Amino acid sequence: MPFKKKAAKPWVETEDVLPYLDAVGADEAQRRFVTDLHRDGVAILDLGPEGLALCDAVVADTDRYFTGGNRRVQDTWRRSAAVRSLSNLPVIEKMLALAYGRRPFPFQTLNFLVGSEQAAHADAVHFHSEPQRFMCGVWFALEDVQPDAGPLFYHLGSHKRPVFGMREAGVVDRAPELGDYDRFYVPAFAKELKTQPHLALLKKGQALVWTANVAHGGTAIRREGATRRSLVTHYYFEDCLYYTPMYSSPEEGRFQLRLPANLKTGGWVWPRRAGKRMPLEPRTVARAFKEALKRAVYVG
Ligand SMILES: O=C(O)CCC(=O)C(=O)O
Repeated sequence: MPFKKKAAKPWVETEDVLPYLDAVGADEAQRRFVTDLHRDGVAILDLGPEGLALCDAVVADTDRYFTGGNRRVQDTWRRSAAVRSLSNLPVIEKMLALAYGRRPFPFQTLNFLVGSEQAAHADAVHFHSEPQRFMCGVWFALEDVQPDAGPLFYHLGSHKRPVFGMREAGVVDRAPELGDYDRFYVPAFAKELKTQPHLALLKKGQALVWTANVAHGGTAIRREGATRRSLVTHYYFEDCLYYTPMYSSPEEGRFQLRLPANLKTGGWVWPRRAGKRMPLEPRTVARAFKEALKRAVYVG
């Protein structure tokens, strides 16, 4: 979708979203998707025959990586054309571009064989952007999700709350350390959530989009041996600063910038502010290259 003017804020996160949808002449399916995402912080898409076929191709490409108790494999897109194609499916790209008003690009993938059983969190604690909230996740069901297989859960409307980071979790007078996430963030964030979680009982070939600040996680697996094959792809949007919130302080203008990969091109996307490339520390660039090499040659 060509943008005459890039959105200053994600449209889906503003109260001007309805006049925006009118102005761009959105059709019924687009309206439903964007209004669901605006209201709930999540929205479900059917991926059609192409998406359904790609789910099988992803499983065929990636099942072999789940050896030795591996439950989660990062960045299989570097070795699987099917993972790249599913993450770059035109319907996803078009819907995200419409909802956010900037061009999206996938930057990371995670494959799961079984439920993640992850504690509730919002992705904004792990990756964020400036302007804020130009980030989202897409959860692809690679098989029908059974209720006892540890479905993904989410809290409807929780994205409307202010972003809750390590500072809000109580790590105020020092830089966060390894272990602080489990020790501080997980219990403090759980206390913030006042609503009942919803389960994502998706069918193979459906995808759930979550916004940067919506609370989500994985429920407990209640049947031994139950699989719950899924792919999570994280997306950023063009022309932003990309940063790691745990080691940044946006209020003070301090960012630990990232150099995210671009699954579409196989390259990277340089962080920008107001259209200008921002300087990156050499170690950030080195880390991105090292990570790419590591993921391309073996599974870690
Ligand atoms: O798939 C799940 O159970 C949760 C995944 C998740 O929370 C994440 O990737 O951020």
